[in-house]
Amino acid sequence: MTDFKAALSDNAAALENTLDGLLHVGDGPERQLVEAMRYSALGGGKRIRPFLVVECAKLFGVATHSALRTAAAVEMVHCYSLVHDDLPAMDDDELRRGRPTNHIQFDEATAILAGDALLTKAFEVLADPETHDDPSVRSNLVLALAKAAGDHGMVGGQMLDLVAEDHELDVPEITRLQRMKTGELIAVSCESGGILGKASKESRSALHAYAHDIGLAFQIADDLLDVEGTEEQVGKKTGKDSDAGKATFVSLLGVERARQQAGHLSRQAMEHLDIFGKKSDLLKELAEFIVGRSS
Ligand code: GRG
Repeated sequence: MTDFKAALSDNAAALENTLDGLLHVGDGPERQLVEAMRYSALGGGKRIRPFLVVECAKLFGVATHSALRTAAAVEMVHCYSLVHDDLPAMDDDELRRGRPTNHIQFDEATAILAGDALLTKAFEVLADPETHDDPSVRSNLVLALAKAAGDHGMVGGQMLDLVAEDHELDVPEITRLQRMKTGELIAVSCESGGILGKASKESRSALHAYAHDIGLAFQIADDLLDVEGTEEQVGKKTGKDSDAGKATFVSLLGVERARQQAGHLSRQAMEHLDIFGKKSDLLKELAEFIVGRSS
């Protein structure tokens, strides 16, 4: 295993340990809710966003405990979005991370509640003094995650995606949609590291520029996997966008130009990190991993 792969997997294990401690199954009749939350929060995934939180926090010497709790909050929001995105009213998917989706494993009402509770839990974790002793850091984390997840971010992007089913988007429109739908959560993962570490304006804008580029590169790679990946490899149904006639970076640019653009964004992302020197090597490798990934 490369150093990068080992670091990603070690971070995933530490994150899962944190999530495990945050999601207790009680013995009351409501226990199915926490079981459904745990099913989706602890059920695999590449854990890219938690890696971003922890590695960005490391640039500023943040305590691991604070970084991991913040990473767990961001991952809870990501997992909730997957649970709700898979529901019959949205993408109606039966496979996620190589396993039955939450509403197939449990039922639709439980999946809705599990998503709601993961979203709410994320803010409970960030607002808890256990995450950071400075209340202004906690409130800045809450504000940043709320903005990234809500109507100006992920959920707004999902709405744009639904509306786009009725008319074809061009490249600037797709870029805006994807920046909101997937880019904002990736950006807040990096930003959170800076908030925890009370980073300078210059450092925060370098992280912002890096996050912007990897967010778009991530989405182009996702579009390429939808066209070129198999269900077994990706762990979810592929070919959905092209079957639905949806405009994506790949349908608009073609496979080759899309791949080139992802490579260009990944290299540009790495350059933004030069101000951090060697400390940012793993983040640079992540930019490379994102475009070369096969799941
Ligand atoms: C709030 C309903 C609702 C939706 C928000 C983000 C989102 C919109 C939906 C997620 C569905 C989706 C497939 C988006 C495209 C890109 C993406 C976020 C892929 C999944 O992320 P990975 O590859 O997943 O990081 P893992 O399983 O590795 O965590």
